[in-house]
Amino acid sequence: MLKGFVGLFLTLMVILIPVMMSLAGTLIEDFDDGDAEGWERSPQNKDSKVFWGVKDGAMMFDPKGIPWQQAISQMNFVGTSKVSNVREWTDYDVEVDIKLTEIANYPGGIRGRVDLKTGGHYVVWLYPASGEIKLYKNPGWDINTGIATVGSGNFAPKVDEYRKVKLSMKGDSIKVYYDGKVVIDGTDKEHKKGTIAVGSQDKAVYFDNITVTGPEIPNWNMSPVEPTEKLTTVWGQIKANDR
Ligand SMILES: [Ca+2]
Ligand SMILES: [Ca+2]
Repeated sequence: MLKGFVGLFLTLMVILIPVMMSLAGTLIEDFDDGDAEGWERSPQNKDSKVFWGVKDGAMMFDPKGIPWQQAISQMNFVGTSKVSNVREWTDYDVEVDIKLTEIANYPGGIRGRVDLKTGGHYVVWLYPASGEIKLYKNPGWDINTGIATVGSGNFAPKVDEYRKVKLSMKGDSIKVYYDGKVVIDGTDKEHKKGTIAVGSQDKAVYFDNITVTGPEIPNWNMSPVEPTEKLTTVWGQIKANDR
């Protein structure tokens, strides 16, 4: 009898585990289609004349010489009609390629579990000048209102090349990876769900190849169109092969 139950249980697990795993989806945003559909400025300094937009196939921030108090700002992924559940994202990984333009503090970083109502969030913040990487939590949009440190680590900053930063949130386990290695292994249970964001204080910075994976994440590519240049090359090759 017991043997039968164990057998049934094992059979069920063999069937259910792949089903459960297949529920996890991946959202991709590489900005190669040149638009920022689904992205919106946070309320903080929303009207300041800093640059936020797609440049060189990436989301770029340029403070335009504006003092940091007015420059510090974020771009939130608010979703689209095809990706409408961003407020419900709970356990997920968000990986972003970040390109620094100088070894100087404060180029910002990435946010997770952003509450689009209050601005509450977790944020990975890079300190290139000292080679530090920090994980903070915050109850509002402005990083300086009630900021608390969840963990910190080190990284080797590089200029003018993309490096991978990942924020992984599973229940109260909040981890940060730099180029695939865990640099912060934190625990916190304050922020349970919400969307992703990228942000900076007052240094020019690029964000690209954003991937979000998790059970509630829809399989969707925010930039499905091949860049014109690439397409032209492909068509050229097809024509050449036809001859
Ligand atoms: Ca890109
Ligand atoms: Ca797009």
